Amino acid sequence: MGVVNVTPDSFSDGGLWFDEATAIRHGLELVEEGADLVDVGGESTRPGAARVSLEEELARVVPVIRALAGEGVAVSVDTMRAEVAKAAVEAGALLVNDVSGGLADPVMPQVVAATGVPYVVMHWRGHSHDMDKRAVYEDVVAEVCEELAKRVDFVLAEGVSESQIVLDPGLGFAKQTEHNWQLLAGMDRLHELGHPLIIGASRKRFLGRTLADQDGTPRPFSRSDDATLAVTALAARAGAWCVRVHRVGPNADAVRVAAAWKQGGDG
Ligand code: PMM
Repeated sequence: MGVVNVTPDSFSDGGLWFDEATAIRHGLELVEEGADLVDVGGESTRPGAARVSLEEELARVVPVIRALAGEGVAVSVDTMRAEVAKAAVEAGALLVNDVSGGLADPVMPQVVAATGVPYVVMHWRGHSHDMDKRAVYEDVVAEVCEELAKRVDFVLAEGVSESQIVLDPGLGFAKQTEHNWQLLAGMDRLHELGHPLIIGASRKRFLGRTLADQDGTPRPFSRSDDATLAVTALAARAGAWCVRVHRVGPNADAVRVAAAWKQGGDG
């Protein structure tokens, strides 16, 4: 999954694809580089980010989704709002990626149920403006599994079917550096939830913190692409259904290498 953030302020690529034509061109480039899905979002979720209005979010994403879908691209919409999800699917989106797992907009699961498209339910504890203070866990893998299982029960009760659900541990969302690594190391337990998994590690702060200089200065995201690639290869080998990344070409290669390695081992 390649990312097109139609935002002025996303963490690693804010402003780069903000105008409509540039966003569409970028989406097409990602497909050429090997993306199976292009994730279009109009609201930044970087730590501390404020929300955008519904109207602004619709204006940012719907034309880009319509244009990309019109070119035959498989598009997902990255939104926490049911109205945006509905408009996006009407414009041709084939998947709804809700980083709040239905918590931000309780109507979302019903709307997604009605569309029948796959639904990414991510682990989330609250909006970005203060999510860091919610990064408190005794056993992060157990708690994320438990909280995701509750979200699954909720969305099923709202009419979403089992086969629509994709889960995501929500790396970087109310997680300290070590929590992200523990979740990656605990993918086996996430698999036990019984749904395909998405991993979104691309250019996130925890990579830069792990690769900090000797004096403790975190590596900037612009120099964490190789670390993203390493996570992609390992996540693919550990059975991730999808990785959400900003630079598609090398990550698509990493996925193919991991698949070949797996086939070599499993016959
Ligand atoms: N991360 C971001 C945005 N959307 N969606 C899913 N499913 N998983 C993620 O980890 C995720 C997401 C934030 O990343 P960006 O602002 O750098 O694109």
